Amino acid sequence: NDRRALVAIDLGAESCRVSLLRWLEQGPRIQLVHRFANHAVERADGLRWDLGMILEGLYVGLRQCAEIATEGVRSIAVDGWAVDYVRLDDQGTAIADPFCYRDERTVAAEPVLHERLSAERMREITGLQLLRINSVYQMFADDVEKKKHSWLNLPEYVLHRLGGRAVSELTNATHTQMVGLDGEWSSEIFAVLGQSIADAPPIVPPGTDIGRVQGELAMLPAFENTRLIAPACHDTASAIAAIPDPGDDWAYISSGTWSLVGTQLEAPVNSATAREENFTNLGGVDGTICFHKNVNGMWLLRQCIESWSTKGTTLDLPALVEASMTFGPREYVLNVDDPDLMLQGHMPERINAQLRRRGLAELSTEAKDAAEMASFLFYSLAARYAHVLHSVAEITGKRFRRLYLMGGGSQNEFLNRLTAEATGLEVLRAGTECSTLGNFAVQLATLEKTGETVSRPACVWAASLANAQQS
Ligand code: ADP
Ligand code: LRH
Repeated sequence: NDRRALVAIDLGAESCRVSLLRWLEQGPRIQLVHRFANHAVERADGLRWDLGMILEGLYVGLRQCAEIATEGVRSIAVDGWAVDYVRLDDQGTAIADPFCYRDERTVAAEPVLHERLSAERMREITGLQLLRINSVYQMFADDVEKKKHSWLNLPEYVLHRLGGRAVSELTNATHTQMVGLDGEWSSEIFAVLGQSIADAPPIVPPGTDIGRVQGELAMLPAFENTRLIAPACHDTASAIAAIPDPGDDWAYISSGTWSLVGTQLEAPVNSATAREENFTNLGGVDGTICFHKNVNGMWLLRQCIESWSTKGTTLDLPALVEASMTFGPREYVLNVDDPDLMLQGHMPERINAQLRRRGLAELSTEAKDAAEMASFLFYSLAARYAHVLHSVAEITGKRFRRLYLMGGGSQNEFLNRLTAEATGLEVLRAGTECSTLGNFAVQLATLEKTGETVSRPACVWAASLANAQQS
């Protein structure tokens, strides 16, 4: 019975976390060891992630884990936001900082790609929500030289840097929009991209042991013989794996930078309505499907806050949420999924630009009126959640009773209340760090597994264990 600790790394667009699961006398305990802020950086060569900063933060966290977990670390797994990738040199090192999916080069790439492969055909092959952020549009925009290099999605790259073999984990691979519904890289899509399928990393299922920690970390006694595991590398799939509910009558909203609104299915639904309404069928744990839609989530608020802070006002988020409760609904809501609102910068002004286009009264963009703007965003998001969940129920034929809220955004009590009112569902908070929980759950299930893949029941078991023991 190996009682060494487990480490989960969760990469978020807003913050990255390194956590430990230890078996103490009083039972298993999860501890958030190190959390550091993350944000994309606007450079002359585009909107990029600072890979050096991210890796440095992770190593700080891992060294802290080594100090705390004197019993040693049995395994490490990494999950993170999907779609962004690192191009590799011959040594398997990044050739440059990766682009952030919000970089505007895909605005021009998207229509050109669809001249060569229609949106309908792409949808038919992949069953995915067509989203300009997906890796397929980003890779299409890469120049010929770049396309000669192999790549890894970000969480898999971190695993590779720690010593793991180069793989593309299934849940994360599906979000690239380069994988068919059969779970294999699509040769038709690769041909249009001008990207060699031979350079694509092999796809592995969630819960795959991909090697042992190597390099400087392996010198630390805690990381001797530490396994590296590809969990559900897509953070959202990881969060869904942490929902300890074996029933079939629940939906979820994973609420962070994005709000992922949908339900878990046993098989993809790529019906005409699912296509028309642009729902996604992403790979989940144990052959499940994450059937949902990307709703522009806390990004809107975060961007507003950033915009106000550049004008000199720093806002405290809990206080802002509290103050926003004093404002009632307007007669209209914002179209939160307006593509213009996915872009970076000047968010209050972007919001007003939409209202102007629609002939509606604008809001004050000043920091002193932040609570009114925040309230408008929360009403708009809740309305959108209710609309999307209604469609999910119609398309899948499910009757929902419970709605699980996950992620940092689930701490927003006002939005939670509006969501409960708008959806009429019993709203349950599944935790703010569900991706980390799912990461641990898949690790545990992998370490204990007997067959080829981790099973959903094993994950539910591990997730409830991890959930119950969260300190
Ligand atoms: P990601 O994983 O995408 O980096 P998180 O799951 O950490 O994102 O969620 C970040 C969001 O959580 C923030 O943008 C913010 O809106 C929300 N949030 C964080 N703390 C609080 C809080 N105390 N009250 C309300 N919302 C919060
Ligand atoms: C959430 C998330 C989401 C993706 C987006 C790129 O962090 O992974 O599921 O659509 O980031």
